Amino acid sequence: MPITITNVKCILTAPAGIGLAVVKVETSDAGLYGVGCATFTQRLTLVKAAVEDYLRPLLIGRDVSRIEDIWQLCYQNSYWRNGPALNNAISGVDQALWDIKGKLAKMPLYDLLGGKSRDGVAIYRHADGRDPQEVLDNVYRLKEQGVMYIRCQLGGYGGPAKQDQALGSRAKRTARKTERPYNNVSVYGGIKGQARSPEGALPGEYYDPDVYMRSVEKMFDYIRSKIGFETPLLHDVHERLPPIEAVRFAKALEPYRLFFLEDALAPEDIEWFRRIRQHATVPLAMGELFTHPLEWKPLIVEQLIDFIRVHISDIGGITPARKLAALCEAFGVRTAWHGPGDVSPVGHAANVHLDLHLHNFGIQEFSGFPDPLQEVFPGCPELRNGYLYANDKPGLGIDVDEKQAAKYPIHGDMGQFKGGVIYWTQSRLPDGTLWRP
Ligand code: GCO
Ligand code: MG
Repeated sequence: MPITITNVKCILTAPAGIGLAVVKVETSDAGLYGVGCATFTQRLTLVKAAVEDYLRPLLIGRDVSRIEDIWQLCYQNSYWRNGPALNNAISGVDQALWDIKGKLAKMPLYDLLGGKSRDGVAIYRHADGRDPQEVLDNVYRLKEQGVMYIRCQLGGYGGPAKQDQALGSRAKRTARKTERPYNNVSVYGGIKGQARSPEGALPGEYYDPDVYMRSVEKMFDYIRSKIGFETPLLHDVHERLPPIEAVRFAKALEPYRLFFLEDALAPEDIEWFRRIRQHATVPLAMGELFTHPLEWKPLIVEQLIDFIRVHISDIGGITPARKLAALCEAFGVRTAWHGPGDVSPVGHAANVHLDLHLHNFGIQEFSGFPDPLQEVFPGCPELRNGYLYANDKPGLGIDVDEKQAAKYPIHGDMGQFKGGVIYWTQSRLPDGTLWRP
């Protein structure tokens, strides 16, 4: 008699102030259930509706062992398919079914997939700062913690000094009074840039790509002059440049010997990777915004990138991630799964199990597990001296404590939301044009 699905529910919680979505699949075998990450933090209630209104009635009564069949069933059941909301809903179910399969096999997922290729997962963490010295201070701090790979960002994404972002928000306040909202010489690490906005420019998070590029070059010049070249450094462009500028920027960063340069282009511009490849040798990472194989196939098959950076729940979970990793291995592309604060610890556990197993593992982004997260999600992977370690419990080895989760409800004034609205993605060029966030 097969074990069948008896309930599928989506738990929304924000223990660290960032909204997370985790799916729990309950079964006909009393006490046997699985958990899976479905976190699309910008549209959580959409994912919850997709899980509970559509996948739950579709899946109740189905055999938990049929993971591939259930994945394909969920994927095509909506006819119009793919996209972050639907894929995240499917991921929650998919990861939970892999968790269940591991529990039934009494094996941790990495074992079920074929065993370990390594015993610890090397991670990178973020060193941010408002000027090159502050970034460097954070590089030293992370190195003291044993972190071996470090991403360096100047003022977050798009690079402007916090003051500019403050001006941006000031632009919000003053724009309504139609005053001249934003005409500031952006002085950044000695870089001057004229950010000029027209009268009546709309509110937004303004940044100047030219100031960003020149200040980041200076930042890496400064940091390399202080720490040398032993520490692998990374940088995230975050799709913030016009394509030709991305070509110029990749070439300009070559002297600083980056481990990789991330999201040099927006998904809408990925054909420009051919031109970046013609002009620069900096290793390229891409993928956190991808949801569809049509986006990654050309980059992998033509070897236009070196690291695939998908957000595993955005592509539909462990089932498609395994297939993607196998495709990458055939073309010399390594994994670097997305691992920010808006991946749940269940999602980070799925990352780590894949990382432990896959031959073509590259590096794992990691954002830490503050105490409230560990309270809600017992069994978080452990970070020790720059490596993440999964426990040896069966399945994903992590749980969700629903009572604790209920202590941290999602609401409109948390994480990326202010009054129910996200501002940071309202990024604008100096003349007020909305530009990819
Ligand atoms: C990264 C990402 C994140 C995203 C965030 C969006 O490299 O970790 O760029 O910082 O901006 O996950 O919600
Ligand atoms: Mg990124």
